[in-house]
Amino acid sequence: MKPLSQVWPDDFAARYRAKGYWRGETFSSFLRARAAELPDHLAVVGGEHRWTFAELEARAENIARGLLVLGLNPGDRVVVQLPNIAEFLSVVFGLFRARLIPVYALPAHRIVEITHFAHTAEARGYLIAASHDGFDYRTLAQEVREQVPAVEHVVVVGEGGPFTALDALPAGREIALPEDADPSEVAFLQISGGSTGLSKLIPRTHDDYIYSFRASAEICKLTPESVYLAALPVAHNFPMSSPGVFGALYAGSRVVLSPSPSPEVAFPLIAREGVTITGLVPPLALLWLQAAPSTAHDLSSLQVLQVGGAKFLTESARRVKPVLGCTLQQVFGMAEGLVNYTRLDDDEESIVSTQGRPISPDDEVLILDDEGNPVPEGEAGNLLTRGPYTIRAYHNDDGANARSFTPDGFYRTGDVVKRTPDGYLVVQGRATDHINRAGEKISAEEIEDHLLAHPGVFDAAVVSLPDEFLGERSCAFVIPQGEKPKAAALKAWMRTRGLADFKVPDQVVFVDAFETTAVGKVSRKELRASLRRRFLEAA
Ligand code: J2J
Repeated sequence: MKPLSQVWPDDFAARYRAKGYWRGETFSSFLRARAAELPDHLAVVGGEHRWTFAELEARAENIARGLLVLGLNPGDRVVVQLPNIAEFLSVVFGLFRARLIPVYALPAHRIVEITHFAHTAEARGYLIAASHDGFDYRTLAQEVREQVPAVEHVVVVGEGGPFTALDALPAGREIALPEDADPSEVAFLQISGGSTGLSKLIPRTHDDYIYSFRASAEICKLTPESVYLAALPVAHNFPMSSPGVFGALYAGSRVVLSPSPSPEVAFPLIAREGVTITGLVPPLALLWLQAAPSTAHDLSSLQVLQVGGAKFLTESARRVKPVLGCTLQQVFGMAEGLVNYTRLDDDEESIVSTQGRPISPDDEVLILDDEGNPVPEGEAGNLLTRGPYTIRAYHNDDGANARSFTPDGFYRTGDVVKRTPDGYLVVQGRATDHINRAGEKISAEEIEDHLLAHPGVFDAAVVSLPDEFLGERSCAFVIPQGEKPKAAALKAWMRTRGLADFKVPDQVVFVDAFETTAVGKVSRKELRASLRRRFLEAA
């Protein structure tokens, strides 16, 4: 099995420790500390469950024992695909307690993505909910087992069917739980937005990740009286760590898991639990702004609405305070590390017109032109970053590592940004060809590969188009061959490919040919740019 690692050069690691960013805590040690300090404080609310910190810890320990008795061994990787339910937290803390390594998949992922994660991570386990949103994950698990036999253990929250139910895990009282992890070890694998091809796996250590959500919780002023609502899918890095569920639990706050981010589901939870802070992607924020004025639910407990994952336009941002009566916080982050926040006491203009500034004084930010030279202050350029919680490498992907990191360890974010005189970043766009569809990142290349497998497709180029609601939607330009397929049929066929549904192109446009230059075929990047340009000009 490929060992997991995430290594900062010794001098950097020494500095990050000396400055108190990396404090030697682990997921298990911080949960133990909270369970000791605040045993009876409500920690997790989800569905029918209401668990105190002591209960959460006890459940995590039982799950840890059960998984080890089942046959998983410390160091094994386990793909976790759970919706926003209380068990998400007992399960992942259980995995940490057993020194098992979660690999976070989103509920929307299907066979293509899950087998990719299982292969790349060399997973031995797969943890699912029986069903969610009308989809039966046990059927998916059966397919995964057939395609990746190394995934020996499937554990199901709910009715196990052919697999082991979480509630039926052996008690394993005889099992001694392992020592706590070394805090510099990789704690889990997060997945990248996937700007080229399939998602890459992001190894995050206890030290670096705990720093990022501890500092985030401080920036968001979380206390044990705060109540954090996880409205977005909790496996995503934003609701997980910015400050997300982990930052909230770290601060001793209560976490409420909403099964859906829709106002119909989230508003009653805000009213019932006295939610003080939550995070949304821009299209959902717009939906909330639309629904709030006429809701019967009392939203007055809400103090902070975070918006991030994609650009929140200034004019929409301005409406948050007057309509919801709470402070907007813009969040510009990435699963690879760097997270920027507007601060709660910033002036209104910075809050509505920037995407914030980095968490850490030791987040190094470079803004470079395409030749790698710094752009003049205040001009737009490519954002590169390095720091105490930004990875230095993806897991097991030499090609991506060579492309995505400079020799001195800066991560090329692919984002194009400007910096204001006071160090705030304003996202201008991006250099890479992915589609940011309501915060879900889709790789153009990955979708083109699928389209090319259709017999009626000669060539395909997938681009992002501006979309009033989604921010961006995906559009596939297709050169047909033979009998031209219908757009709807092509989309329906894409749906059968076993991909997350959000990756199916929103729009298909047939064209006779792609332009070529005198020297031959233009690069895919130029091709996509010119197709997008021509389409928008014609519209
Ligand atoms: C414009 N683009 C943004 C923003 C992310 C907190 C918040 C978000 C993420 C996330 C995250 C943006 N304005 N406010 O992990 O911890 C785009 C950029 C970025 C990419 C990262 C977190 N906030 N983006 O969205 O790994 O292009 O993380 O590089 O999914 O989303 O995507 P992801």
